[in-house]
Amino acid sequence: MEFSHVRAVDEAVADALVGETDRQRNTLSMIASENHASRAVIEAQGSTLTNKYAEGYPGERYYAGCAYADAVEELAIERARELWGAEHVNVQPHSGSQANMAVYLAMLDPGDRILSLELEHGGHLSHGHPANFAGQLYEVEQYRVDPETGYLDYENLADIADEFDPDAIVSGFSAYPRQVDWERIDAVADAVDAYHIADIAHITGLVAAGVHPSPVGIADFVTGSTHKTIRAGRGGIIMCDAEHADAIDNAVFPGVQGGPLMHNIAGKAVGFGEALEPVFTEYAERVVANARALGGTLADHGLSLVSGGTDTHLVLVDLRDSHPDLSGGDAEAALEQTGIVLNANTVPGETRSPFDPSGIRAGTAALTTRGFDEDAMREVGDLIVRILDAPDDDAIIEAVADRVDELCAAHPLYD
Ligand code: DSN
Repeated sequence: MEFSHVRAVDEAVADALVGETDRQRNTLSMIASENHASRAVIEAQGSTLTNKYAEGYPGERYYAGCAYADAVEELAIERARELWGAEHVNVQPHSGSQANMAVYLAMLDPGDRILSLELEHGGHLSHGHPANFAGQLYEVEQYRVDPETGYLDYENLADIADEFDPDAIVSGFSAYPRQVDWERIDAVADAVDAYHIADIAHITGLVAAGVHPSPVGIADFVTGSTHKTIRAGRGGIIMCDAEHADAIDNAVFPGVQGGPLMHNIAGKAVGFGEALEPVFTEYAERVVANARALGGTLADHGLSLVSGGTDTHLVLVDLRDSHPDLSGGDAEAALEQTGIVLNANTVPGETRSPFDPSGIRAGTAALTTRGFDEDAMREVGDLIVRILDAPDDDAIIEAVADRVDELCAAHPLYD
């Protein structure tokens, strides 16, 4: 990745692009929402389709010259239907948040009621946080995980639903390490006559590969992003039954978006094609095995994992028991000095602030793409603990950084 065309006209941007590529090569990307897309996906996203306006849908565009845009979007839709088994797919949302926005716009009126998981318990801003459009346009009530176990408390959800009488229940989460029982949430939604919207942004790849149960065909709407565990082009997706197809398509365009980002849709098509290969199932299985190996190592060193472990690609560590004087923000900063890149995260029962919370969240999707196996993940877990135990010790920081360099060199990226 030379970026020679950029460099010919813009040294500053070329420097930043080379710098970012080198940063990804030379650090361990453990942010649970990130992955390393293939060169093919990146090439498609950087293609001439960035120039094309194609408002509308394949065969029904508002502009001429859409033959190739149609071809790419049809491929993305067809492959997504095969991956997730949905009757109807819309691949135009620019992001997971805009996918959620379109579903709300399609099915709810302003002032309607949404019941969703609280952000600090693993929910997402677009599920109704007051700082987000969803919290401003709709009346929002929130459910929580069981503070003792860290697992979803389905009975508590049913009680709140009974009392609140929501128009929609949102399931699917950003920092929840356990399998979700979609049927159970759907039964709660049915009992109060609410739509069930399952946001699988984080686990799209795990669901496609069958290593996490699928909400498709259970929830009324399934939303997600397309660049996390599924490792396709950046953006969002909506899946639903055929009966809601027109409402969803009209809500995406012209409801909340104009021209679709056709270059990103090309990246989705390419990435979905890659995910249809049998090797992707092995990848998804390794992502989960690696997360379990990482979590097991951290727990063996005495760290508290929310829910005690993981069934997915991520582990959520509550630092308050093992490292009461270390905030998640300080842990994130200390680890970044060594090239281990993850994020500070709120934990259930948070006692610090969202800007400097009590936990850290780590995911294994990107390292698994680089070929890390369970032994390597256990070593990464050991390195993380060495830093958490001595975040200000320069000698340890240097030793861990050296080992991170060796691990990166042993798992080359974008050669
Ligand atoms: N920002 C993403 C995450 O890190 O979970 C979700 O949108």
